[in-house]
Amino acid sequence: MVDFTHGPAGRGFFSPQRYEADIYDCEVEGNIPRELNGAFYRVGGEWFYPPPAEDDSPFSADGYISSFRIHDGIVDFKSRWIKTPRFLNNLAARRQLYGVYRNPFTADPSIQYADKPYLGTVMNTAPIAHGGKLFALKEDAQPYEIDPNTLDTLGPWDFDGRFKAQTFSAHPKVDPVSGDMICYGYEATGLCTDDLWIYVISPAGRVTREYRVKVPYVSLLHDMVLTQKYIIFPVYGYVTSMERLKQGKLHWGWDKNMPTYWGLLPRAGEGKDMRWFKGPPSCVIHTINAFDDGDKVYVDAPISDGNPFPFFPSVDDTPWSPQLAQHTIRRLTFDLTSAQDTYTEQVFDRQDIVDLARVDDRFLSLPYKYVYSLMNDPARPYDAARAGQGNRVINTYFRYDLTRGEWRKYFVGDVHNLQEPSFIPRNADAPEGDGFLIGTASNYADMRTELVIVDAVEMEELARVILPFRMTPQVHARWYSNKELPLNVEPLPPYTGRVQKS
Ligand code: V55
Ligand code: FE
Repeated sequence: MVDFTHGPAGRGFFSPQRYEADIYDCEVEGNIPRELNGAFYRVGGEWFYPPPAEDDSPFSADGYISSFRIHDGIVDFKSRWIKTPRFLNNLAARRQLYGVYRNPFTADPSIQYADKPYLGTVMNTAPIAHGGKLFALKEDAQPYEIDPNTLDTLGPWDFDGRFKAQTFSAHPKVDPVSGDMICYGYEATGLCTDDLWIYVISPAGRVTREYRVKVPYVSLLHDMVLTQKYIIFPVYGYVTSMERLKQGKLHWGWDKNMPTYWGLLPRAGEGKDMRWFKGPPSCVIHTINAFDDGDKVYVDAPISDGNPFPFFPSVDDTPWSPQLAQHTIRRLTFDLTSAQDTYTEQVFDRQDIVDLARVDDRFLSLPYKYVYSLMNDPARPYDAARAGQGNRVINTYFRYDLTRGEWRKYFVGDVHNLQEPSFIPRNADAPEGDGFLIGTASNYADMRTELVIVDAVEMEELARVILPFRMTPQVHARWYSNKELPLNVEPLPPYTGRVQKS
């Protein structure tokens, strides 16, 4: 039975969208920059069937991908389900067969996947393109290849059998100097395993290196960070165990007493050269960037002191704290000459920001100046009469200059909630930060989703694309140009019916 009125699916603006859509020549306000020729891909979760339990995590919703294909000032929109075994088996059974968040022991008895947990995956976290292919990612399985034009699911991809980990995280990094993609899987050999396997994939899409390491404890290792010399991983308070899963709980619980570890793996070394540094409890879901300078390594990230996700409860029944869930931009410094296993932490600015940030990716792993992220600027208006009370309101993109402490802000509107943008350089040779931000916003009053394109230097709006319907907010999104993916420009699929001649 399909009943979404209970559980994490949401109502109103957030009611599940159970369609697949195509819109050719979307409505546009303003002027789309003519430099833009590419596609903005968004990946997120949509419930096709209701979750198996009311306290399930929203991170278990079925994978859904959408694209805004932009060229010559024209925008075409498309969206499709990502057809994993879970999606297809549920559809065949016409109900939810799978267990709560990453817990196969809570599935319908007709589905057994505890020894192959990736069979229960939902591809709902992030898009990434590499070697001319587009992938959807979820950290509990290998990537799923997606046709960049039709958004059809082409299936799982193991890089010609040379990517051996069962899992692949949502946040690989592409080194702008070598063009290599550095990626990894944790719980790489099965449920609750402490294996972290790391791979280097060449610009042509071939696996060229593998490192195998053990983590100090199994935790949600959602993102990593890269310098020219190191691959760097945070380990922090989300914990799991087979015992916990057999009790029917969601994969992660928050243990406020677990220390934070940072592992620095020399890219020129091997797995055994990984060095772990230790600090007080904290949470680092996403990173911003990192770079090295002599014997020092600097890591920037939005960091909180506690659990940001209320749906992954504490293991000791400590109530969820909104204060401890707040993120500030922090810089960690690692001194590689030190005999100690500690690091120092500096907060850049006390302003609370959203735990999502982008940089100009041409500066990933290198010294850089600009962080782009989102926040709710309380100085700006919110029209609660039109947009509703109690909604999450993120009304501002900002550019933060790390070297000068300067903020520049773009306000989207008084009934809107922004999602993570992508930074697009104006051209390959443009200086850092010269380009555009592109991203979607929920318009709560008009019950529709809008795409905004913003000048990333002036932080002023250039164009807005209006969809005639609302979409559930994405998890992550990325822009790829027609040089990075083989993109078509045909408006409609070929017509194969009879043609009226006279
Ligand atoms: C995150 C998102 C996930 C997940 C684990 O944002 C962590 C963090 C959308 O799924 O499974
Ligand atoms: Fe993420």
